[in-house]
Amino acid sequence: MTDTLTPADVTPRTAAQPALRSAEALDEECHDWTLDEVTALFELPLTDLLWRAQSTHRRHREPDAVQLSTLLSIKTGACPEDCAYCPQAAQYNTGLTPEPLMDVERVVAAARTAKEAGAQRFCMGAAWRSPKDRDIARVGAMIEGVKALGLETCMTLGMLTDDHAEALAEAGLDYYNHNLDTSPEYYEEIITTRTYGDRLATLEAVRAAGMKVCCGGIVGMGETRADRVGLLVTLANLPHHPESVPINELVQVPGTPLATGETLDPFEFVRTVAVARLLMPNSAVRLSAGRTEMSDELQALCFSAGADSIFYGERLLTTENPEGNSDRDLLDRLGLRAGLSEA
Ligand code: SAM
Ligand code: DTB
Ligand code: SF4
Repeated sequence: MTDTLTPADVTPRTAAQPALRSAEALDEECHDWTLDEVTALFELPLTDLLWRAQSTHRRHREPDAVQLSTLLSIKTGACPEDCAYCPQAAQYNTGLTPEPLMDVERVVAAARTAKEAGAQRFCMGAAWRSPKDRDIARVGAMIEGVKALGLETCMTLGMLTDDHAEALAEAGLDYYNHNLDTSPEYYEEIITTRTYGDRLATLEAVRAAGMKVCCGGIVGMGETRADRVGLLVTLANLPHHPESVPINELVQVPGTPLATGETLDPFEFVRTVAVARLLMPNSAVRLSAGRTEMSDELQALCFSAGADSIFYGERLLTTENPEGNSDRDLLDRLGLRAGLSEA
């Protein structure tokens, strides 16, 4: 045995198994993943998959650093879209009280509180199909106010035109979040009011304007493993890997069409995180929605699988998230630290 032994050297192979890329091959960002080889990664013994993901994590990231992003819903509910998972869609009766676009001062005050609690990035979300021209000046002022506090900024406002993307970039927005949510095949089961192609076009507009991309998806929506493979392959085969990849576990909200489905095997969630880490070695992989339902041990396994970012603060957009104190305590117990993870 030598120091340079890598997972690829020791995995037993059968003729039916596609060759798995070595850790060295993964040092270059790859954009040519096939469904078969990513399926083979999912099918590895969990211990082997974790070893591979950890090896990649160590080569590309700071394995003890966890990036902390705090969310704020700046415009809540009454959304015209029909995303089957979402408590903010107007057509589902989820008991949510709609709220119009917040004042800049209130947003900046919430960002200050998040910064004092230790957040590194402030993510502002609006329940819009897409922003209107008249909204752009106010969200631009929010970006400027939050940045002035020394926080990184992220927004998720729905679909963007090139002009809107440029205006946000000019205001100084660091990241734009726009998720693909699931595989191209399963997408139509979840959303009918906009297409997968619409989502890809927004991601292109964000890139063209020079902003960083935050893009991931949701698991536990009744999709198959093939759909989870399809989501991760689509993300990794984008012309550039998203700098930030949120992996959300569905929050089952009463009143939405997905309120009562079967929940995902937690080890399948861990596998999804590990494969995301392997496919996008230089990206932050965020353990996102769904953490209130996860044990400390499961979250620790996710960090071991290569997750290095969380949503931090007692609310996501409209649903609950673990309290800051319990997250700080968890990171302490695991010997992890808040960090920007720029290895
Ligand atoms: N309206 C904008 C849009 O959809 O692009 C931005 C806000 S939307 C709430 C942001 C993301 O939150 C969605 O793309 C979805 O991935 C995630 N999300 C919404 N509801 C969720 C739920 N119940 N469980 C997990 N993730 C959810
Ligand atoms: C992301 O991928 N997850 C966040 C953020 N990006 C905007 C949102 C999760 C929302 C969970 C349901 C809610 O709180 O409304
Ligand atoms: Fe609207 Fe976004 Fe919710 Fe879809 S996910 S219903 S676009 S707020």
